[in-house]
Amino acid sequence: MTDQLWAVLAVVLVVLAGGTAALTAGVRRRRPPALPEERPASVATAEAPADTLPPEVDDSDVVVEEPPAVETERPAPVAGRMVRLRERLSRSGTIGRSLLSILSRESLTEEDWEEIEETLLLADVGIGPTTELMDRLRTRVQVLGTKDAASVREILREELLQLVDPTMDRTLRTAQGVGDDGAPHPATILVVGVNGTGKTTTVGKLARVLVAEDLEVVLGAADTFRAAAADQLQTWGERVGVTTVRSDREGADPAAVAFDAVQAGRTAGADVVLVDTAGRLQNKADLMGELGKIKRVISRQAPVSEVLLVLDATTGQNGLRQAQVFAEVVDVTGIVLTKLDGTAKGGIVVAVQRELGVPVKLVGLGEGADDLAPFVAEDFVEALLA
Ligand SMILES: Nc1nc2c(ncn2[C@@H]2O[C@H](COP(=O)(O)OP(=O)(O)O)[C@@H](O)[C@H]2O)c(=O)[nH]1
Ligand SMILES: [Mg+2]
Repeated sequence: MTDQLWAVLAVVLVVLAGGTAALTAGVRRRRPPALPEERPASVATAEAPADTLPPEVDDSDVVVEEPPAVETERPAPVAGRMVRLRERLSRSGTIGRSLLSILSRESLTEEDWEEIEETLLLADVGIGPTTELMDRLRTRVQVLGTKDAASVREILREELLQLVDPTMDRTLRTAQGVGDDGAPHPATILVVGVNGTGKTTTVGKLARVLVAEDLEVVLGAADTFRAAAADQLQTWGERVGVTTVRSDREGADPAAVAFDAVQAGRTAGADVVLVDTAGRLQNKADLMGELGKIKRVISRQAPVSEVLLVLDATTGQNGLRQAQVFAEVVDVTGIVLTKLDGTAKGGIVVAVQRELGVPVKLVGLGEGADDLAPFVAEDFVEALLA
């Protein structure tokens, strides 16, 4: 009975939201069909410069794909998702457990300490943080009189936690802002990173996280390099009743898609616009040009709230170097570490935060639709030690 009520309510909401957006958005829409060749007045008018695309950006082939009015999925609640990491990590063994077993030995020899160092380096913690942790552990273990398992574990927990840094602000900026004209605008989140790291999947999963928190979301498929990328994103959106702004033309201007997505989000009164991008990395200048342009055109309508850099945890130091290039061309505000389920090298969390000076805000824990969790330092360390 309640399920049916929910279903009816969801359908009504989807239809209502679709209808409102269709009335207001300033770009072509596929459903219902657009009037032939009529460009809405809100695009390219002189009186609203913030809403006007810069001349070098062509959005003539950008469309707004509203989700079909069918029953949508209800994403899983977000709280407590990090706990899932425990079982995912435990499949492949963890640094925490290896360290625990070495530290618990009767008296630690130089070889034991070398083993600890090796364990940390192999887990991608990085040289600097490894040295720090070793120094602190040496001191604390020496001071420790009796070496019972519980106190060794507690020392390690505290030291790992300090390395992961529980004081970093990991909140996602998803609140609407207010423009100079007093009108509200959505939070805008740009998702960047190397090809294959999990950007599109992350945008899809993040949309579900936000929907689960009752936020209104619009997706922008600014990876126009392959049409399949937009299809992939649109499918994610449709499952939870979220509109996708996209282009069908491969090689269309990604900035135009981003611009129209934010515009659609504004006119629909959305809370958040998520913009997926391509991860081509032929050279730094191209990348800088493309991401810079996307950021610029978005900013004409709403400031960019977050730039999330997606990093594949299984690629280790190599992936870190590639991620660094992105950090050099855009101001990254948060890191999404994907595929943590596929590696025992959780140390990359520490390394990437140190290298880029930016907090890990979200982690990917699997290929499931709700396998994305807000990063919680305490839960992460517990998972390592489990
Ligand atoms: N195991 C696992 N796979 C993931 C995760 N995130 C993404 N993937 C997979 O990584 C592959 C590439 O993802 P995609 O989003 O297309 O990458 P993009 O090229 O950066 O957009 C896909 O097969 C995803 O299912 C994760 O957290 N865990
Ligand atoms: Mg993609």
